[in-house]
Amino acid sequence: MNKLLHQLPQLLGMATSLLLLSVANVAWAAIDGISGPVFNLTAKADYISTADGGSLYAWGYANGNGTMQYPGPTMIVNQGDTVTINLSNELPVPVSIVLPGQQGIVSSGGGAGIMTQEAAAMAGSVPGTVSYTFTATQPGTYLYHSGTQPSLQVEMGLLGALIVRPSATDPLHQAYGHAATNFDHEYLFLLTEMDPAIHDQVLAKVTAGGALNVDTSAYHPVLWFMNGRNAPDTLLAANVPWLPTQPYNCLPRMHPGEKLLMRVVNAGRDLHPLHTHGNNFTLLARDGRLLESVPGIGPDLATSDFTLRSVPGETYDAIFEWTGKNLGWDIYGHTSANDPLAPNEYAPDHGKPIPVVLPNLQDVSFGAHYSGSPYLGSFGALPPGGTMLNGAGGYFHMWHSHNELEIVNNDIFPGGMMTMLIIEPAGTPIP
Ligand SMILES: [Cu+2]
Repeated sequence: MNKLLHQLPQLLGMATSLLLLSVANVAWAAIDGISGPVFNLTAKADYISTADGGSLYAWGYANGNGTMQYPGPTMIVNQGDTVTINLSNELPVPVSIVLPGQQGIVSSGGGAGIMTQEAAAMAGSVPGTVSYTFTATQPGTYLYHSGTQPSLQVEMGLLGALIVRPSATDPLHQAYGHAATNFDHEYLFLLTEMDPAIHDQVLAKVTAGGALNVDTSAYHPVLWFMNGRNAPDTLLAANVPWLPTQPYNCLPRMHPGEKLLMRVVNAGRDLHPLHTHGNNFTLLARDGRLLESVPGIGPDLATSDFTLRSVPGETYDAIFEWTGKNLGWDIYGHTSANDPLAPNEYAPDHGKPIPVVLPNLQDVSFGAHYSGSPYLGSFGALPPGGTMLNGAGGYFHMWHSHNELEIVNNDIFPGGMMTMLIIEPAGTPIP
């Protein structure tokens, strides 16, 4: 399986490139979401698509009167904001929102629940409502989800991410108020799983009316998601029209030497060890708190690793860098040691040619590789008659759950909790 697995970059690379190519002119933000500090969310039902061709009845939060989405809208606020979430409920059961890591949450309206105030079930055409207000005191990456029968409602899709940007610094390029958390690009990795049998039971009971007593103890997930999509849908552009309830993609892209901020949220029930091929990452923060020994000192307790253990309910911030260190060749394609060093270039390889002679133009392989070569470098000519498949000109590394049973869709390999990091040649635009 491992061998097969590691041949996948080529296959998926080809698929991705086609898709990237088709959306090359569509710009999307690194992390899609909605800005606060006031949010109007509606809990409602709809269907999501699974990458094996199926669809599942699901519950989720919509932005205002918009389409239900899985995951719910990523709410983006600034440190110090007074955040208000007005929740309207069109589902046949009470729902709520809990915000782990936020303090001093004041709720108004709704009825008392076990964990928090709840919006009542829809009565006729009148939705139940409740509001939550809090001050976002600490920057970081957070989870939000229903606090009402979470074993069922989180499974059904009532969850999402909350991002608090540090207001005192450069919030679009710094995760926390410290220079060690600077980044060039940021991406969300919200990890979940689903058991279709539970969704089918809920749909049957909702259709029949009456009590919604569903047994969630016999839980057997067979679908795994990153930002609400199974691979290979993770690689598609955001907001593709054929996935209306799954607007977010999960496709990290960077240039050599840059810093990529990984905002990882385990919103599911199982461990999802997230494995980054290509290099280690540096774990900077957990649950919205820097890994520092003294407040303000910076992440001196940061750790380097290649698999993030992703515990259910926890969130993580990590910086990933890909420098090409120790590859033994110059990833920037410098032919001479006299060329100026690129930013963050691994100096010992400066000017070292790639360790193979590139074939003649007539002989180069056609397909997933940039310019017919598996190596990054400067742009060049394609084979005669060749069209550009790898539109990004990139170098692909698979990022996936290291629970390898989770990289399938309903037992069909490959799929599930898997995506690709694309290293793109220096100087090419990344939105
Ligand atoms: Cu692997």
